[in-house]
Amino acid sequence: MKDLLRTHTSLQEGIEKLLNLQSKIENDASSKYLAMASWLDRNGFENTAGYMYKQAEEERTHFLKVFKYITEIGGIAITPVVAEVKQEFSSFKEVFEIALQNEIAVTHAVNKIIAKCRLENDYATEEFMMWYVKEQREEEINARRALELFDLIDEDSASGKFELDKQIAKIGSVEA
Ligand code: OFO
Repeated sequence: MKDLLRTHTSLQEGIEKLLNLQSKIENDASSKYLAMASWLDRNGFENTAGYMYKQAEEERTHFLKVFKYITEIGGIAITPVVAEVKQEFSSFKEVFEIALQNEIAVTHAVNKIIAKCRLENDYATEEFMMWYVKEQREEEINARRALELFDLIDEDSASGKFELDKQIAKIGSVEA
């Protein structure tokens, strides 16, 4: 079955595996942002919750994009198992510390696929993955911007919380 399939696609098996892993990573990212949105919502950060719901939706489109690409190029797209995600956070700031760490990890995963594509001369997948390179650059910038706001505004005061909630929600609307 496998051999037959490989005669019908130029997609190399190792790259297919990495792409399926990426689809899982993107799907997990969507779940992680959804859990963050829920925590923010129930802790009074309504505007930032809206920002996170949007992020969760975006990650879902990133997941589908890579999932469809695998099929389109003749591979087998595996529906990812939904991961357990963190539901509780110790502070408003911790949400963004974790969000930034997640984004950095995703960037590394994207780079790993591209490195493998270069090794295997898979220029089609390399070109496809360049979209993710740009996306990750923007998302890392946004997460860092949010964290910087915590250095400027005091999270411990009520007015600080109010201000942070307002300012962070604006981040997505400003082009990186
Ligand atoms: Fe999928 O864009 Fe970040 O993680």
